[in-house]
Amino acid sequence: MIDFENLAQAMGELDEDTVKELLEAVSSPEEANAAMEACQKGMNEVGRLFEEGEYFVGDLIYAGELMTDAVEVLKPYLTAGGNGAAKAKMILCTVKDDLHDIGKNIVRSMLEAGGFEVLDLGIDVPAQKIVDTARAEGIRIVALSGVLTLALDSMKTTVEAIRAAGLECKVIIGGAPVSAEACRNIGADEWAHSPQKTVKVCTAWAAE
Ligand code: B12
Repeated sequence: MIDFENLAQAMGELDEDTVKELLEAVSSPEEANAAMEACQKGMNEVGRLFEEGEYFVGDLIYAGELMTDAVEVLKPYLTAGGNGAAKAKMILCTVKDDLHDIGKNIVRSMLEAGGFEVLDLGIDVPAQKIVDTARAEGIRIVALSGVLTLALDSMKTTVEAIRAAGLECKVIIGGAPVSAEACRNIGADEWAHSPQKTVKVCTAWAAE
């Protein structure tokens, strides 16, 4: 039995050896989900220590690398069982002024496993680039990721630009600062924290 508390703690302490050792024991989707939760709990601890001035930007960078490696190990289990049938082409990106992409990359893997062709526009993506790509590619589904509180403003600008351009796109927003209230303010069609919900919502949209 994997000690997930220990994993969360090792993540928070940026103890690479222990994190790797514990992740090597993962052997099922259930364990991978629990391990992912533990890793995120560890990232929250990293964030807390950063806010308290105990960790610095260098630690955030290292935490990001550690988390990216963890996702690589867990990905095959997290994305198992996808039906792989092509559903639709969609856009995914991290919005303007936000450089965080680990959560977005997890969402991308899950969407691809769910059969979507994902046009990943990357990080710090301006609204106009999303509008231009959606128009050029005939996109009907856009997923926006953001981890900074500031990202909510960029999401709003992006949704406004999509609507102003007259594009018939459904927009789902996700990431730590997103909530039902933020979704209403931003004017998005849906919001989610979990990648699983994103796949469900986008699958329903693709079938419309
Ligand atoms: C690693 C990290 C970094 C790395 C990121 C590396 C990378 N490649 O992404 C680096 C070093 C670049 C970084 C930089 C900064 N960071 Co930083 N960072 C973090 C940290 C520790 C972990 C983030 C992470 O990867 N979490 C794990 C992933 C898996 O979780 P997630 O992103 O939330 O994604 C999940 C869900 O939200 C969801 N999801 C995500 N996207 C989407 C999209 C859709 C459509 C859906 C449905 C779901 C969804 O699914 C994912 C899986 O469950 C967080 C702390 C924390 N608590 O998260 C701080 C944190 C986000 N950072 C913070 C800050 C302040 C900064 C800096 C300003 C620091 C500085 N002074 O320079 C810069 C900002 C740079 C910028 N302009 O973006 C603050 C943000 C505060 C705020 N509320 O705005 C945090 C919360 C730390 C803190 N507590 O102070 N950071």
